[in-house]
Amino acid sequence: MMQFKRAIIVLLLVGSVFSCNPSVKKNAQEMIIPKPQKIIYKKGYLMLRDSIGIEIGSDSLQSVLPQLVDYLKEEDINIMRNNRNNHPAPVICLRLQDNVPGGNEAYELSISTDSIFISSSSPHGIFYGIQSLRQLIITTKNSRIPCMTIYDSPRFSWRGMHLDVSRHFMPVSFIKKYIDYLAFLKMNTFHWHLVDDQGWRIEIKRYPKLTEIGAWRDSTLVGYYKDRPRKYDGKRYGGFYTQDEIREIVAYARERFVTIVPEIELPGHSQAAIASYPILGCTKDKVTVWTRWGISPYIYNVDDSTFAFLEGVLDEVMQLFPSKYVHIGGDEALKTQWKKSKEVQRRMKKLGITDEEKLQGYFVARIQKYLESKGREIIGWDEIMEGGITKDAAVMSWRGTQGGIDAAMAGHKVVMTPIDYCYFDHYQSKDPGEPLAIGGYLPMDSIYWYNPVPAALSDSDAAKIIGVQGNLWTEYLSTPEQAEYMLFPRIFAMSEIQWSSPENKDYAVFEKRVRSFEPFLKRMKVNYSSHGFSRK
Ligand code: TNX
Repeated sequence: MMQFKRAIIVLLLVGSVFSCNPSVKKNAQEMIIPKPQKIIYKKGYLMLRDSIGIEIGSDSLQSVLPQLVDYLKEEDINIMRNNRNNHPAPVICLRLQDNVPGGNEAYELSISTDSIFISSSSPHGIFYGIQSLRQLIITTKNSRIPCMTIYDSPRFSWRGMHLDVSRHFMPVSFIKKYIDYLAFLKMNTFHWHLVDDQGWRIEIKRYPKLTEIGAWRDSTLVGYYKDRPRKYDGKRYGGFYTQDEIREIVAYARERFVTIVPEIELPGHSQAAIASYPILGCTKDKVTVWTRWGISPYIYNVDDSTFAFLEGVLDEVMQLFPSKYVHIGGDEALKTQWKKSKEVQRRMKKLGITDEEKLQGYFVARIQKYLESKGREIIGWDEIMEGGITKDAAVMSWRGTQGGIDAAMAGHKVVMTPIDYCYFDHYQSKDPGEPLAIGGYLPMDSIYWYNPVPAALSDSDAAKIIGVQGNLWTEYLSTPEQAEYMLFPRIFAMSEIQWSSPENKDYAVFEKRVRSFEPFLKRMKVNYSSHGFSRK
């Protein structure tokens, strides 16, 4: 930070004359992923040297400078302390400009022989212009970038990746890397799956046992979850994020224009919480944090005190995460314990609720009301549609696309994340050497060809599809390296369906563009899968 302050002279921009004549080079394919909406090529090249100048047009752009300086340093480009008049090296000019169409994430990037202009109506769009420039520098050959102007804006507003840190805990350093990967591909939402049956990973001051007990399991299943007899490693395993660490990560994400949407699962996937505070459950069993994979039968009871607990948890979650949405889970809640519990049945009668599915609706709707009273909105897995939620709840369609279609038609906002196209825990190639995964087969081209807007929707219902997201569940991924292996290179295809227009897709060209990032991935020591490029 100190260094960049010394190195950069902030100037108000003076108009500059472009020496390039407009002409469209039809066959040139710039190696930017996700593919920009429009590129107009011009004559000439900008020659990259070992130094570059930076000018910013307004103070509010100071916030993107540290990132820009880091990206340039990564490419061995120094920042020149100089001004336009006697500057021997090209200059990057960042400027806020109201008339850039396409919203606050849109940008224009104009490259001429001696300067690079990035404009947008907001720092967010400037940041994306910087990402495109960074990718041009990364993939450029002979240090020559063709002169061009890029006009770019996103297709969807929710461009997400999810990460499960319950099944396996991922260190703060990796969470930051993950956020970097998202920013690199112009993704703006990190869905952080913080709690599940196998571990509670967020410190909650009011309920310390959630992390004293709930963050640790005594053992972990070895091998595939259907293997019999079951084998366990017998090792204590766990971890959690302190509130200070979470604040640090939220700030890190904010600097990269990534919103973190925290997920607190309810009413199911709650065994770790019930193990911490058995009073939250429906049975008198001695329950431990779960040691295997699958769907646990443990579910919260419906006492007022349990809602008070959840509200207390959510209060602290809201203090830490400024996101408009809070994800409340809602998936795979087995109702057996509710059916068997006399207390739950008594309560259902009192509430006039006739079956357990409706009780789930009551549960989720009550939480929705609470979060909305605090100015937040809820998002949940598509099972939340089965109950009494109002239209203001957003729905994540995961069991297929029908949930998304129904939700959009019923007026909900929808994020598409169907299991057949968006599950990064599925195999990415048929190579027999692939590491053990949960199953499925999701090669990169399947993601690339997926259109998140279902054909069944009318134009007005289609507008309810606010975005698309990739999910990375970690039952079989115990290290950051394994997680990276499942992410790369497939994440490139996800970014492209999130941002780019669906017209004129060409997988062969896309794959070539992805491959042009291979040296960069190697240099950054990303554990990408080389099997993951084309179908095997
Ligand atoms: C289903 S997707 C789950 C997760 C598992 C995942 C494994 C969803 C809402 N629930 O609990 O980890 O399958 O692919």
